[in-house]
Amino acid sequence: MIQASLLGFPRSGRTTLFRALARGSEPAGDVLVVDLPDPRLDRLAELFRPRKVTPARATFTDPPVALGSLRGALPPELAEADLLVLVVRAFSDPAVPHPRGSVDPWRDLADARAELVLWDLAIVERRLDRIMETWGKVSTAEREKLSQERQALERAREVLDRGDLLGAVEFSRDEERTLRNFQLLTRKPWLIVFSIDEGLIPEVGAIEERIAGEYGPESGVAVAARLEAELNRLAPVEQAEFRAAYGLPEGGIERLLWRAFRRTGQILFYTYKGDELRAWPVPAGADGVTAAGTVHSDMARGFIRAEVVHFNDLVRVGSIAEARRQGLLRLEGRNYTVTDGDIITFLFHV
Ligand SMILES: Nc1nc2c(ncn2[C@@H]2O[C@H](COP(=O)(O)OP(=O)(O)OP(=O)(O)O)[C@@H](O)[C@H]2O)c(=O)[nH]1
Ligand SMILES: [Mg+2]
Repeated sequence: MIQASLLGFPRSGRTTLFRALARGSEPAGDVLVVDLPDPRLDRLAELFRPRKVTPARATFTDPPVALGSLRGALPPELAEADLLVLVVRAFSDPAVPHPRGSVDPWRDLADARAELVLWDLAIVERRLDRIMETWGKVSTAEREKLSQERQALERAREVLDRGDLLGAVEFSRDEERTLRNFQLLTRKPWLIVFSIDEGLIPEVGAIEERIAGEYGPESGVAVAARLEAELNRLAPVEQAEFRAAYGLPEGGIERLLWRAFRRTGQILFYTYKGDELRAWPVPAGADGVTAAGTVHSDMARGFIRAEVVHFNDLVRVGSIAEARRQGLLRLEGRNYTVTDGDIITFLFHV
């Protein structure tokens, strides 16, 4: 399950987006659990006809902090998030005053990025100052340890001083271990969400392209969050009429959820066992034993091998039996690299 946290300037539309994300599921306080819509899982359900289908899930939180005034300790749901969903106001409702006096999403986006960089820089500098204060007063062994930490922090400072995000550069494993101890925000991947007026719906493609041009491929989406939130209160039949009336295409929230998921660097594999078909997220590059451990720690401990068929192959030939006959069912060991869309049966002993 990935954990995403909304972040944005005051009155940028965070809570409205949060309500738009709550499809059918009621938020519990400021946390929302959302199923990842998954056409591959739907297709597999047609093939296997399982009793139970469990999609991958994401949690979204709407923490009580806003950009422009981040200080002190971060709320845990933000500090621990795998992904920041950066909500940017692009709706121009004169009834909602903008803290900067005018609506300009590109300016706000640049400001948001700058604030995140400064936030991290302040943390890094504060810790470096502390280290330098104690430098002369500690034992040689202690200094050895501090020196590793210092190196990692100095590298981080260099990156941030250039105005770059920590997540955009490679750190060694040791450096990563050091940096994990701090509430750094630019190490996290982020998804940019422009909250737009209905008038901008025809521009969605162009806006997303421009975000991609400036901040990287698939780094952003534009959604008419208020309409999507209102839609959730309607019965399914009325939803179609509502979409037609406002020219609101389907798929905006789905695109947001998928991009959010992809931005965390995860892929999905599937299992079908004991009448349950299930999607599991793992980090891209995960090996067989890691995938097994996601399902159950016993499976990782007692891992023997994995029987794997890729979604595309299975769908092409129509059944596991046929996939086996055609040699498309592979036997893999613990070190095999999982591919997005693998359907895996783990063989293990306990
Ligand atoms: N016209 C229009 N108004 C919107 C839209 N999204 C949000 N609003 C309005 O803007 C105001 C702020 O929206 P919220 O979703 O509460 O924003 P927020 O970022 O959670 O605000 P705070 O938590 O109060 O900082 C509310 O009055 C919303 O009704 C939108 O897409 N279009
Ligand atoms: Mg709010």
